[in-house]
Formats: sequence, structure tokens, C-alpha cells
Amino acid sequence: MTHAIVLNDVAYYKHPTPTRAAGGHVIASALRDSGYECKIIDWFTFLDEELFDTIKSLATDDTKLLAISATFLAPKESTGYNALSEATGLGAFRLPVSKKIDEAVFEKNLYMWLETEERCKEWFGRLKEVLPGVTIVLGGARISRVVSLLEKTNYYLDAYKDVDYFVLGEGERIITQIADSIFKDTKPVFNIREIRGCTFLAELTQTANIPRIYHTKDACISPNEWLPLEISRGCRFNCAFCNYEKNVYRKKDKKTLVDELTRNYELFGTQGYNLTADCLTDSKQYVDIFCDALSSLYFSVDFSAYARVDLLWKYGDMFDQLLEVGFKAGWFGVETFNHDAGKAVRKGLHPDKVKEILKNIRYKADKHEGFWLLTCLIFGLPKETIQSLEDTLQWYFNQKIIDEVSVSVLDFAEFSENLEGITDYSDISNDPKKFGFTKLSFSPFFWEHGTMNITQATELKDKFRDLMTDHSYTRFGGGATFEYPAIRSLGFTHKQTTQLLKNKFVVGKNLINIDKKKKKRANEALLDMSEKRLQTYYENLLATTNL
Ligand code: B12
Ligand code: SF4
Repeated sequence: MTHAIVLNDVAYYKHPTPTRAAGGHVIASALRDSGYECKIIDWFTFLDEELFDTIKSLATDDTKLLAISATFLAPKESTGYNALSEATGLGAFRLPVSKKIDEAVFEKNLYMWLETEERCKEWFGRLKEVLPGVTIVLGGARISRVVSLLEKTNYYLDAYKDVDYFVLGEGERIITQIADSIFKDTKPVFNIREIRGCTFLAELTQTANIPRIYHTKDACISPNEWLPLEISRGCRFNCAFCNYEKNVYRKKDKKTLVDELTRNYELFGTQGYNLTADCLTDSKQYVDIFCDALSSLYFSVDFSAYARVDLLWKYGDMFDQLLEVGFKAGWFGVETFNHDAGKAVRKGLHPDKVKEILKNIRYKADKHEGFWLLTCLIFGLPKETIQSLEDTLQWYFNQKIIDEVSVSVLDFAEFSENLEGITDYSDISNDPKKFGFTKLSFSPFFWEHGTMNITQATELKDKFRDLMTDHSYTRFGGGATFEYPAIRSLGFTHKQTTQLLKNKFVVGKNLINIDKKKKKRANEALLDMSEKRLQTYYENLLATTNL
């Protein structure tokens, strides 16, 4: 019996195959907790016609709910190496200012991975053909983008007419209510908004504990696979440029954490996790709880996570604590080395201290078992200057401690009343004037403040990329955030993975001293393994229909 089927993916991060996204599994777990039988198809965007065959094989007469997790269902132009503009995903500002191009980019974002109105209409129509009478629900972070775009368009027709509900924000309770309304004929208590014929549901207060993800055997998890792990929602810091949710801030408790990790180890042998928390190091108290939980396990785990350095400065042993329990790769939001800019956006630790911590991380990690240190910068924060960015470039060029640097140009979402209370807009989005923005437009995207504008920031980013491309130690990019856990999932050790990461796919000829042919062969082998892993997953998934 299958009451519900969930589709889940991180679209366009195909090489190597990314780790599973958490969202669909959280939704499937919530349905299971309420007594519904649920199947999940991961990496579904890789499948064309086979997807509909797979859905048919997994469905039974009871299948009345089809849920899609859209957190990472983006058009190609807004993801990874293809990204033109990261935060808005609209990719408008790097393109020539032309209405026609703006509209094309706009439309692609509205239809997410399906990219055109025609494909969208056809795809959802196919779903309804395969599962007649099924209720189709789309949820996940991308849905707020759909709202913003629908609010602006005049030409939207009926591409989403087969989608019954779009869900904004956290989805566990809403999906359960939808399932109850279908299977038990209960009356759901939704907060409903209609925009251009699409029905949006949202729950405005979120206070429940963060539930554990409950994978079943038919998730076909492979022995070396790294799984997503939610340890928290939101972030305590609330930096001015960041719209990570502060109003939902909470952490997963120790018992839930230990139970989830132990169950995964016992059922699937899992010893690797990609943490989906916005910031691992936003609370000393919680880092203690987290480390306590991990050191109480009778097996070890390795993990990667987003983090920031401030508390590492305040608590000198925090990084050692984390290294001890398996912290192997960290994506650190450094953002700026200009103290005034840092203070303006609540990244106030003095840049000299930040640099010292980064050196310390390298030193401690090298003495331990190694660590992939990725730092993220934002070019163009209020009060940043061309000179301070030139200095930053020089610092990066002259160091040999950072494994990878990722640079984005300041980008922020336009405030929408429809999303108030659901999306926790950044302070800059809420009140750009307060941060000194003198010019701002969203279509095409452009900003200027007292010390810089977007064109200058973009030019400096390009200059930085050119300078760092052939750096002998530091990789330019940011791709390790998905590549590191993906490569570990193929069974490679930390050491092998960092070597493969330095064996850069596109640029970085000085990073590793092996000849080009060998490099190419290594990359091909990696992609081949990744492809095979995916094929094995699909085969195993289909075999579960006979369970
Ligand atoms: C980890 C992460 C990544 C990893 C993903 C690795 C992996 N394999 O999972 C990597 C590095 C690849 C990544 C890349 C990108 N990311 Co990212 N990422 C995150 C992060 C930190 C965690 C995601 C997560 O798993 N959260 C935990 C799960 C449980 O949350 P969730 O999916 O949102 O699910 C909840 C609800 O959305 C809802 N829900 C989800 N699915 C469904 C389905 C149904 C039916 C229902 C009812 C509800 C529902 O219920 C869930 C539980 O309440 C989030 C921020 C955050 N804290 O969420 C950003 C975030 C998702 N990323 C974001 C962005 C912009 C990107 C990039 C576009 C950046 C870039 N330019 O490259 C790319 C895009 C990748 C893609 N293909 O789309 C934005 C998305 C903004 C938006 N509105 O679309 C976020 C929200 C950060 C932010 N605030 O700006 N990211
Ligand atoms: S930028 Fe990082 S530290 Fe700041 S609020 Fe966002 S997640 Fe938290």
C-alpha cells in the first residue's frame, strides 16, 4: 500500500551526484509518523519518461497524494557554476539589460526546473494522467520565489493548473493535514492565499521540535552514502544581508539526534552527514550538546557544515571540540575583511582576529586529520570600498591556508507583503535606505550605496576570479559544498576527497602537480562512479515494488 509518493532532488548539480536533499525526507517522515505509507523518489529530475513508469510501479490504488519538494528545483542559470545571481536566482544583473532577456530569465525561474510554460503544463498534466485523481502538492524554499514572480507577471496562464497546492514555509503539519483531508475527510485549518489562480498554504507559527528524519529501507541508502542531517532551523545571528530564518530559530534535541544517528548506522551503516543547518557555530551551548551527542555514539561519524568564526574566537577550544567529533569540511561565512562593512551587517569581529582564526583552523586541522576550509565572501556590502576589496584580493593571493574561496556579489530579495511572516526578510531587504542604498531597482537588478555599486562589485569579483584561478593552494569556486559530501558518498576517504577537489574540474592548473591526462582520467572515473551509483539506486528502488 502506498498512500503518498514524494519526489525529491537537487536539480542541476549532476557531477557528481549530490547528496539527497533533506526536505522531501522530512515530509515523508511526517507522513509516516501520521500512519501513512509513503515512497520517495530521490534524484527524480534525472529521469525523463522513466519517472512516470517508476511512479506507476510504486503507486497502488490508495495513492492519492503526490508531494514534490521544490527547495532545490531551480532553473539551470541560477545554480552552481551556472549561477548568474545567487540570492535572487533571477540572474538578471549579469545579463545585458534587455527586456526580452529579463522576461526569459523570469519565466525560467517561475517554472523552476521545467523552465518553460509549455514543459510545465505538459509535465504536471502527465502526472495527473499517470495518477488520475491524485492531489499534487509542491512545497519547499523555492515556493517563495514562485510567489514573488507570480505577483509580477501579467502573462501567466495555466501552466500550474494541475497543481492543487503550493506550500510556503515549514511543511510537516500542513502535509499531514492535507493527507488527513484526503484519507480521513477531515477539515484542514490552512492559512490560504490565492495568487493568479494558484493556491498557497502556509503555517505562520513554527514552534514544534525539529523532527528526526525517518528513512525506511526502500530509500535504498548505500553503505558509504552521506545523508542530510538537520540539527537546527534558522540562525541566531541575523546578519543584515541574510534572510535565513530567525523567526523559526530552534535546535534538534540531543536524544532525537542520537536516536536518528544510531538508527541510520544500524540500518544503513551511515557514518557521514551533510549538515543542513544555516550555521553550526551560532551557540556555544548547542555546540556542546551536539558534540556530546556525537561523542556518546558507539561508532564515529564525519560531517560537513556551514559555520562562522566569531564564537571560535570567543571559545578557543570550540574548533578542537568539533574536530574531535568528525568535523571534516566547513563552509565559513567570512563575507568581508572591512571592519566597517562587517560592523554594518553584524559581522563585527575584527578582520585581524578573523584571519588569525582561519590560520588557527588550518594549523589545528593539519595536526589532526585534515579539514577542507572553504570561506565565503560577499562583494559590495554597505561601507565596503574598492580599496578594501583590492586588499582582500591581495590577502587571498598571498596566503596558503584556505582550501577554497567562494565569492558572491551582494544580492537581496525584494520585499513582498504576501510573504511577510513566512520568509524572514533580511534587514537590507526590509529597509535598504537605512543601510545607505541610494539607488535600487530589482528589474534589472541594480544597487548603489555610498561606497560602491553592483557593477564595480561584479568587476572586482571577476578580477578576483582571474587572480585566483591558477592559485597554487586555494581553489576558486564554492562547489565543495555539494562536491565534498558527494565524493565521500562514493566511498573516498577525507584525504582522497580533498585531493580530488584540488584536482579541479574546470580551472586551477597549479593546484595539484599531476599531468593533464591523469587529471582528466581521474575526473572521468569519478563521474562514471557517480553515474553508476545513481543507476544502482534506481534499480534498487524499482526492486522495492516487489517487497
Ligand atoms: C544545504 C543547502 C544547500 C546545499 C544542498 C546540498 C544537499 N544535497 O542538500 C547546496 C550547497 C548544494 C545548496 C545550493 C544552493 N542553494 Co542552498 N541551501 C542549503 C540550506 C542551508 C539547507 C537546505 C535544507 O536541506 N534544509 C533543511 C530542509 C528540511 O529544509 P527545506 O528543504 O526548506 O524543507 C522544509 C520546507 O521548505 C518544507 N518543504 C520542503 N519540501 C516540501 C515539500 C512539500 C510537499 C511540502 C508541503 C513542504 C516542503 O518543509 C520542510 C520542513 O519544514 C538552505 C537554507 C536552509 N536552512 O534551509 C539553503 C537554501 C535552500 N539555498 C538557497 C540557494 C539560493 C541555493 C543556490 C541557488 C545557491 C547557488 N546560487 O548556487 C543553490 C541552488 C541549488 C539548486 N539546485 O537549487 C536558498 C533558496 C532560496 C529560495 N527561496 O529559493 C536557501 C533557502 C538559503 C537562503 N535563505 O537563501 N544549498
Ligand atoms: S549569514 Fe550566516 S551567521 Fe549570519 S544570519 Fe545568515 S546563517 Fe547566520
